[in-house]
Amino acid sequence: MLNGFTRMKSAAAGLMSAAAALALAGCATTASDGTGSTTGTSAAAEPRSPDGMRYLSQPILRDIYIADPSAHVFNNRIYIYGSHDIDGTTPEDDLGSHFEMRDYQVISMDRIGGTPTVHPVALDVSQVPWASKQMWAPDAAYRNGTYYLYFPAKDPQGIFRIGVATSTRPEGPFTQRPQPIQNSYSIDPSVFIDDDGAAYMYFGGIWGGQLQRWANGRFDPNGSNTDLGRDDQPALMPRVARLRDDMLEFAEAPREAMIVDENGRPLLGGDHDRRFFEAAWMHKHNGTYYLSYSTGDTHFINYATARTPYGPFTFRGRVLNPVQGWTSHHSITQVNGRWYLFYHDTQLSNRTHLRNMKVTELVHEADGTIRTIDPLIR
Ligand code: FUB
Repeated sequence: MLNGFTRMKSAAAGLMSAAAALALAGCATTASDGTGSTTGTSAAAEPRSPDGMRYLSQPILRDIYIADPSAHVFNNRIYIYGSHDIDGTTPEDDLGSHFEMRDYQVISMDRIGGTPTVHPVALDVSQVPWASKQMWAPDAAYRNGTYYLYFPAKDPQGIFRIGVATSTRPEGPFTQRPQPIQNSYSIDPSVFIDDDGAAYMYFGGIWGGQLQRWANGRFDPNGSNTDLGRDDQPALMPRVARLRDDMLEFAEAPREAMIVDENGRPLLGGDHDRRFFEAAWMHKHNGTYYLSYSTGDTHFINYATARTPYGPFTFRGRVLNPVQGWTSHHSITQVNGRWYLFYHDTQLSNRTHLRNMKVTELVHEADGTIRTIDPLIR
């Protein structure tokens, strides 16, 4: 969510008009597999990144900016729950203050590559009594005739909490609850329902996501803006908590979802290429639990695997190399027997807070590893 250093784009590139980018991007053709992947389009017409790279996939949607796509299949239709990016007035900073999202709009498609439907506003910040601003990356789940929208937002004190809202329809509108989930904090909730019906929420994010300020169990308003500042100590880990059967509260205190190296040692705070930053997502493949997540300031989507939903998760490798834009956030979802990576970049705007969704196929190799995806091709 930050752009203070590393891959910040030039001001000139950042000011490229969205309209021009949209027109440019509209020239691409897509692959016949329907993933939106680019094919043998003539070189003159094919959109290129500011660095002259080709894009692996084209945006799913060009009407509004949606980021952090959490995809699910409900009633044989694909529903995507994401952040609705807007161009606000708050200056960019390293806490992501410029990510000023105020509502959620659900996107749906009948198939990968199908025409996306943009549904009306599903939930607005003004409808949530405890929330003041910054409706960041959401997720959704279904149980017993009810759809649940999980979302982070800042409370009036500026502390991120996680809320849940309900609907009888996957696209909403969702009815908010008066309070956030008890004992919830930080950002990026994602909900995984195991084969036995148990539901788990994974959440957390460092830097602007505030996870480091909860290191001692209570929010420290004077805590670090980044991480624990201890490179040779275990990194901050994502949190996991089983949800109650009614899906509205935690059934237990959140615990760390430990990510360890090949020797069983926790990844260290200084290991920026591998340690957790934000965007935790769980999927299960052939009985193995795959925890994938963003490394934030090094811009990778990594994954680690375990035999239980709580971990410990052993680091395995990269799902996605860096995209255009500072943030990287994804979901991994099975659609009609094939696995897909939903992700975002800034192809249409070249501005870090105006992101567009993409999708591409994801391959689990026979040995259980995930084939690394390059979103940009030289
Ligand atoms: O969209 C706002 C924040 O940026 C998300 O919560 C993070 O995961 C990052 O994508």
